[in-house]
Amino acid sequence: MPGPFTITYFPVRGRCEAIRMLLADQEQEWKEDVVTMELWQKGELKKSCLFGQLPKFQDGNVTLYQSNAILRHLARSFGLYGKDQQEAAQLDMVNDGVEDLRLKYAQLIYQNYEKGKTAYVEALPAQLRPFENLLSQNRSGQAFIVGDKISFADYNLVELLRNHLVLAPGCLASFPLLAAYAERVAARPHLHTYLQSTAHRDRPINGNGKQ
Ligand code: 6SG
Repeated sequence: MPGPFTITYFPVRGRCEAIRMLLADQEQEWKEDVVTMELWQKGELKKSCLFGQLPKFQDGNVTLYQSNAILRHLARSFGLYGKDQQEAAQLDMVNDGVEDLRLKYAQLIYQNYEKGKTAYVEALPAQLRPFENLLSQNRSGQAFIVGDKISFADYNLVELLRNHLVLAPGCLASFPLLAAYAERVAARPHLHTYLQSTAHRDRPINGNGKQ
């Protein structure tokens, strides 16, 4: 049996919200160890972290760093890694694509928001198109990003799409499959409950107040 789970992270959604969405949807509980910037700047915790960064994740006596490794670990624990090796490989591909976009998003938010937002939003359709295309190839876009069962990549992709809907509310208007998919996944009962909770809603998306 996996768990108990502890997430150690800053008081933001950031790189942990897809992990939280996965856990909530899988009806798991977890503890939040919230790290304020004041505490982080003392440096002791940073020194103790493998790569000097958060999130840190504990599953029983297993300690992990790297948000995507945490997602994949939970995917293996809860059967969210596809039905066979081929689906697993496709999910890895999708998740790497999500990571590429997440890095661009984080760069905009943390380094170039005021100057870069217009160009970022203009370039966004080209970034989202691959996911719409992939969806269309799987059950005409009526299921999940790969296969017919939810996976870790769905949580990660939907979380990033939702952030982009805050950044640019119309960004999915020309991607009907992606828009419907994001809504369908977010409407899963346990996930919906989590997304409606103050724990989620009151947690800022990013650490600098930009969104
Ligand atoms: C920041 O980059 O939150 N970790 C971040 N920053 C602090 O000293 N590849 C790995 C992974 O996927 C990337 C980890 C990631 O897990 S996440 C980290 O540890 C450091 O490097 C984004 C995030 N940013 C908010 C933040 C924390 C410290 C500075 C910015 C919030 C804002 C200001 C204070 C607290 Fe703040």
